[in-house]
Amino acid sequence: MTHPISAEMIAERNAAALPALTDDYAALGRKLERRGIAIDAVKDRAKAWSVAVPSWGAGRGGTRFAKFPLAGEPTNIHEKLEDCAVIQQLGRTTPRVSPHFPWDCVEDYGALRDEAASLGLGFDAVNSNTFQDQAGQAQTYATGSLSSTIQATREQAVQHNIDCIEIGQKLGSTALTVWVGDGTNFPGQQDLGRSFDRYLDAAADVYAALPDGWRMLLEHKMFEPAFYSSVISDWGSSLMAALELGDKCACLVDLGHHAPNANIEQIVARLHRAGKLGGFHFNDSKYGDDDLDSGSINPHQLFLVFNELAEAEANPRGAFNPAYMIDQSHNVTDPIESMLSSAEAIAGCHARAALVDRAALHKAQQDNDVMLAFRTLRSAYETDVGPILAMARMEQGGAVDWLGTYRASQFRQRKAQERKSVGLGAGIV
Ligand code: PSV
Ligand code: MN
Repeated sequence: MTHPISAEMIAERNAAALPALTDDYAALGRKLERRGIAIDAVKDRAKAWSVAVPSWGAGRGGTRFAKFPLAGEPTNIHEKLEDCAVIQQLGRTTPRVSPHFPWDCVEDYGALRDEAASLGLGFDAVNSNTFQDQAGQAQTYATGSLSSTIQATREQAVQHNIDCIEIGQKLGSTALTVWVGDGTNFPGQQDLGRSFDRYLDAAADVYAALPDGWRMLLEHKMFEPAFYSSVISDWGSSLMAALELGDKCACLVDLGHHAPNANIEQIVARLHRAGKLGGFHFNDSKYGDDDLDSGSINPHQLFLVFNELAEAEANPRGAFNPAYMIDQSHNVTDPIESMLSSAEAIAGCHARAALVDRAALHKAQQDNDVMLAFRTLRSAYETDVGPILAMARMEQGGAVDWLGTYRASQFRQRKAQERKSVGLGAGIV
């Protein structure tokens, strides 16, 4: 296996950090023991945890106004895989990459799968793109894709999703994530009911092409690029569609795709109740679909989402296997650093949710002891699980201090010498 960062350097830096880490881990272990929790069990749970990284997140994102490229950022899927391998090597929680097509198109997908494997990576859900026109495409998606009024456009969008499934099969993926930008910018522009009907008809054609063992994940979003209405605007529309399409279809929750202050953890609980919680796109937001780094703005909300997931895991109501992915746009940071930081924030919430004394919480809820219920959650949220995550990383060959180790490796500076420049671009001009 090829490792982009020197394993010796990681080991040396870990050895220097080990005495302090051992001390912190032991102190936390004693504290947890008083609460009846075995720290090694929490560490093992952390080791078993993983979240996929988005291929598109490896490059510097842009806004409507500009993109500020980073020297040495990846310019194609091969370079993106290399960067994702760095994230996995140092952080050890992101062994899979979620690709997006046609952005990540190559000639030989079998070779791409081998290339990823040689870097210690596999592929997660494939994402289709009918929210953007491609050069040479027969029909435009300017007025919709799966919900278009034009049959040829719907057929083209269906075919693209089927192509994505076929690519995914070659990559070893088992899920297709469908997000459409379909919707309207003006009241009256489209019939709100009929456009949903057209979406469902077309989505059923995609669904019919799902191989055995595959899932179709529907991602809702209330606005952008359509600012008056979206066809799959919210979890209600997503749930209606998933129920109608069938057992292989479930809903994907992108944390940034809701109205401000929406109670996302309750949406998670409802979708689980319906047996339709298919997966997540983790990110954070302040104002809208900001695609900021997970846990950077509202870490408490992330924890509450994981608290619901821990409840769901304990009461699976059938299969419970959500696809966990990150979906972020890194405009001002090195994407490798952002994704390592986000993966740690997500893994931290996953670990802290396991510290919740569920029996005590359920009893307090049953007794309507509001403060005790709240404090039971709060004490788990306030526990610093950093030593557990760092120990889990180290034992798997990752870096205790991922940021210092990454910077010491000079990876980005080396890539700035090797890789072609992406140049300016994007933005509204
Ligand atoms: C849409 O905003 C979205 O969240 C979907 O997941 C897209 O596929 C992704 O962003 C990438 O642009
Ligand atoms: Mn998303």
